[in-house]
Amino acid sequence: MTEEIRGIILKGVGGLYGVRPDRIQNTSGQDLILCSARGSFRHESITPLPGDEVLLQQTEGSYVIQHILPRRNSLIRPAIANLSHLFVVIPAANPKPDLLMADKLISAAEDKEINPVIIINKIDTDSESAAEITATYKIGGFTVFPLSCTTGEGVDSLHQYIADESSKRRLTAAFAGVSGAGKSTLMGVLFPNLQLKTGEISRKIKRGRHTTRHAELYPVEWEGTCCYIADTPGFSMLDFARYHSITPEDLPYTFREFIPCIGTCRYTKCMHTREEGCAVLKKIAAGGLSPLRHAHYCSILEEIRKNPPWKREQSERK
Ligand SMILES: Nc1nc2c(ncn2[C@@H]2O[C@H](COP(=O)(O)OP(=O)(O)OP(=O)(O)O)[C@@H](O)[C@H]2O)c(=O)[nH]1
Ligand SMILES: [Mg+2]
Ligand SMILES: [Zn+2]
Repeated sequence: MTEEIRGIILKGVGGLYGVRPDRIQNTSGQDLILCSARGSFRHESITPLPGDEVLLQQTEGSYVIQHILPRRNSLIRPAIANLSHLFVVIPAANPKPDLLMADKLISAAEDKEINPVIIINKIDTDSESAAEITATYKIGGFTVFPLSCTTGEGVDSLHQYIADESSKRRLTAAFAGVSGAGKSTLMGVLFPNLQLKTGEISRKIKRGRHTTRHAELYPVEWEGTCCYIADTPGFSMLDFARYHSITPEDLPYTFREFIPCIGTCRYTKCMHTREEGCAVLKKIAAGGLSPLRHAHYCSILEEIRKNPPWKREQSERK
């Protein structure tokens, strides 16, 4: 009888996975087991992801992922499973903030019932832009942390938030956002023991030189409990319609500030773009909803309509 080990995938690169066993006292005695996945996952179009809870078995001296426990959720970009929180990192400047992309990430998280938390980094570089972005998301009812990794301003509040949240339930969070937003730097400032690589933004390619190449979860010990925090690669483009299977009807529910309005518009089939008697539009006019968020909702809706889920390849949806 071979020993079965339960653990969590921390990273996966080129078909090799790093799994942290739940109990270190296995016969391997290791705190990170390198393993492969059983071949049949590929035939079933299943890709093991960081964050997946898995069962390993030892076969001929090496460990193999035999089984993936049911996922609570998974995202394709960043490719991670079982997240409780998604920290959406938006730079106040350098690179220029891309709020449409941030809203796509937020929408994808809301759709999967992952709590999106907004982090506005580099407030030292442009305080005006930082204040504007903060206001946009505060009106929307989000938890927002404006901060600077360079001066340290605002970092303690985020640290405290992570501590509070992980005392309520197991926190598995990923930092996501454009390349150069400062995700790796921030993780390093929050958790100095992790020693992540970060880099100057190259002027030519506009990316960090030590740009993060793959999503990786890091276990962080926290007053007797352990939470998992992931660094993920930045991206300059997020092809929302291709990577997410939200339908036009579901999209309004992924904009949290729309939810109280849904069902109160003049037309029952209101899509909240420019219809007469639309409660969402009324809320914007009353100053209760950011016009920018609404504009992004309209562009995302347009994008989904151009490329609806039922037209997409089966494989892209997995
Ligand atoms: N001025 C300023 N620069 C910062 C701040 N935070 C990070 N940076 C710089 O921004 C650059 C990019 O930081 P990274 O942490 O590598 O960015 P990243 O989001 O991990 O980028 P990818 O791994 O490519 O996705 C580095 O030169 C950091 O020193 C900040 O608060 N203020
Ligand atoms: Mg990075
Ligand atoms: Zn409406």
